[in-house]
Amino acid sequence: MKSINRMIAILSVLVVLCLVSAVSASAGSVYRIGDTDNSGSVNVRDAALVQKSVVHLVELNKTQKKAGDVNKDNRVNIHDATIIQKYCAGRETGCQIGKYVDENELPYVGA
Ligand SMILES: [Ca+2]
Repeated sequence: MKSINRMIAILSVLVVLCLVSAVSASAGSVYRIGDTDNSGSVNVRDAALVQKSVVHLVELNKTQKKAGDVNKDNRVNIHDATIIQKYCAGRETGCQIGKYVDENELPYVGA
């Protein structure tokens, strides 16, 4: 009887671990466009971080790449750094810099 209880306890733990890993694997990123360093604001440090990644001084993680790709061409390059700098200078960029993106939100289906 003790071994059955032990088996049930072990299986329960395994089920919980599988559920936790499944939820974390499916969770999308939450980020602010242009906020590459995830400081909460978009400033010249974000542009500098993109520049450093361009010359391979730093490696951006997945979320940083999404935040840093401000022109949404699926590449993080010097063009993104320049756009962030323009934003910091108060110039129009044509990009949605500063907008929060929550990939976990369901898309709005309007009536
Ligand atoms: Ca880009």
